Amino acid sequence: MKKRALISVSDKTDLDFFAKELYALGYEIISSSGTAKYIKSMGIPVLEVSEITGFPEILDGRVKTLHPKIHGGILAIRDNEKHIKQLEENDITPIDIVAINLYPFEATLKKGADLDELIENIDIGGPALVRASAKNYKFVAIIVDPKDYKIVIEELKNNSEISIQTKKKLALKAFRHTAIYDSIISNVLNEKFEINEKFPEELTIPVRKKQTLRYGENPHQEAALYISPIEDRFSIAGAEILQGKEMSYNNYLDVESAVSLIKEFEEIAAVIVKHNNPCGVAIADNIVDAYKIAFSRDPKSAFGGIVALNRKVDLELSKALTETFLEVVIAPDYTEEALEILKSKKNLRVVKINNFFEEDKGLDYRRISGGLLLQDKDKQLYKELQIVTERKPTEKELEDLIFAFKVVKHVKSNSVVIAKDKKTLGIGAGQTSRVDSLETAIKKAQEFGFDLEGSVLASEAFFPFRDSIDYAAKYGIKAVIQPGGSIRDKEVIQACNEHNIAMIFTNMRHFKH
Ligand code: 93A
Repeated sequence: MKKRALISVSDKTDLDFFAKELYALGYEIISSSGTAKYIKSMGIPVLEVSEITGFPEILDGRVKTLHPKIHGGILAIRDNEKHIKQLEENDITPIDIVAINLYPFEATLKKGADLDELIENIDIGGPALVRASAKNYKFVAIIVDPKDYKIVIEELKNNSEISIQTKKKLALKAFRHTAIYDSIISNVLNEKFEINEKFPEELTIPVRKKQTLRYGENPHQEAALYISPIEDRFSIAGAEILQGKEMSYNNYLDVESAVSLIKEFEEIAAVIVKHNNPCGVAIADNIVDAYKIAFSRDPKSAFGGIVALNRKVDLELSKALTETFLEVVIAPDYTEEALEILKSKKNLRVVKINNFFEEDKGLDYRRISGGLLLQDKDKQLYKELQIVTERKPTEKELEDLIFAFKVVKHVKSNSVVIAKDKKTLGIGAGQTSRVDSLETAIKKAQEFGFDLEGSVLASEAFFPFRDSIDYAAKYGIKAVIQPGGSIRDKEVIQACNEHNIAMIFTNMRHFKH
């Protein structure tokens, strides 16, 4: 019996090669109308599905291949006598190769089509063919990616059959293909129907491999980067890497941290991140000063740092950036001249984030063994600004307090930030006790020669004891911002009053684990 191949594809890439080779190998090709027309136009004989089913394509193509003569031909178990008998009784020819690619739902979405057009681009018959073929992988080769045409043809030419190993691989790919297809549809419709279910009963996260990374957090860990096909505006995974060494796993994490911090500021700002924590943040009248000041906060840590800037990088800034060793520079844009200068640092990764100022939509996902934790992104800064001390902060202190609170929100807990004139003086990150974080921050400030007199202190969570306030007072810290909410708030307020420190409660905590 002649072998049969069913081809029904929206993407006609390499179809001429595939159809020609299959025909040359003696296959009978059957196709849905559009594909048949295309194959015929290349002078290759093809049977239309409707000729086989005796049933026309109906409902504007909504029903093309959904027919027992097709699905029976795919699903029959070839070494099952009953199945073969039923095929014969019903005049059904077995199908051995199925090549499908689905209606372009994603491409239709990207071109900004309306809901009706999107709905018409939900493929029904295609996934049914793909899944039927993949289920019967022992007997049917299912090709969903034109890149796989070559492998199939080569195996047929060399061995006159497709190996079971290849059929298994193709089947896996096929099930993944329909799964991501449906997950994209359900995610998009969740938005389009304005249902916006945040924590649905079941979760599908469509992501596609963008690249294999050199390694993970450490060289002995393999790693890869996956990118969402539907979140294409503000995106770190989709950032443009304009030059430099390949972005590493840790680079991506640091870029994420640096950008989420700098997005707190509308003013001209620069952020330097090391190991996911900021080590210098500054606001200034121009971007060059902002960078230089941010760098000067802790030049020791900033060496090999990740720099995020919220303005276009120009010539002057690019010169400053090349004065030292940096891992990554991130900005909304770069001038041509700046890019030329940055080229002198061959390894420096220069990252451009498109739609830099757009909101980062979506949730925070974190994997734990056997599951995922989902939460809202920590977007708000404070619930209120409640002055709880006898002394009110001055206007300048208030500005510094808000600046420091924005920074401390992005530092790993327990965290404190000491700041003055909208510049960080010392950052204490990731200590297991709050007073230790304060000690670290003070030590850092002193190491780089900063006078803490008149500075402010931010804490991402409440002070459990008055010890940190007493300690801060010794160094001339004059105002404090923190969420409040400790059972010893009274003691802490009392300590501030004794030292003439102004304190604000925000009523919003920013733990970062
Ligand atoms: O509208 S459908 O869901 N109904 C079907 O029965 C059906 N069969 C194949 N879409 C269907 N297809 C899809 O049509 C294929 O997945 C492929 O993307 C496309 C090819 O159509 P044509 O050959 O007419 O261009």
